[in-house]
Amino acid sequence: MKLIIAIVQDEDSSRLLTGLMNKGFGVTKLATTGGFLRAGNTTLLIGVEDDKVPEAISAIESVCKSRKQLTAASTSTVGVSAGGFVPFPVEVTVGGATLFVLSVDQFMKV
Ligand code: 2BA
Repeated sequence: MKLIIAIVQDEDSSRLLTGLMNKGFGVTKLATTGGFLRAGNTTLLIGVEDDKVPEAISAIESVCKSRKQLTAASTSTVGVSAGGFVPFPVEVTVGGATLFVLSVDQFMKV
């Protein structure tokens, strides 16, 4: 068995959750925050049999789209002006989805 940890954008999470549930996958949804943008995103925990991993990944791929997002540069990269530090906008491409696929030693419900 594998555990897929999928970090996705909030905008995609509801449709993805529905899609995965309709295909019979068990899913847990967590509200999370990305370290770089400090913005909300969604992390899904999906426990799947080994042979179902490709099906789960293709369901994620079909829903999660990458998007461009503007953010203020972090303090390590801000420009300096006479008045002090001035943040400037930086465009980053976020997602589709960031996936970790882990082997599960044991799965049980007690
Ligand atoms: P965030 O950390 O908020 O990152 C959002 C997007 O900002 C990233 O999209 C990437 O395009 C950009 N970014 C991140 N760190 C950067 C940096 N040091 N310099 C310039 N741009 C940077 P994604 O790569 O698609 O990541 C989306 C979210 O997935 C991340 O949100 C984070 O929550 C998670 N994530 C990505 N890689 C991870 C990892 N290795 N471990 C744990 N979580 C990860």
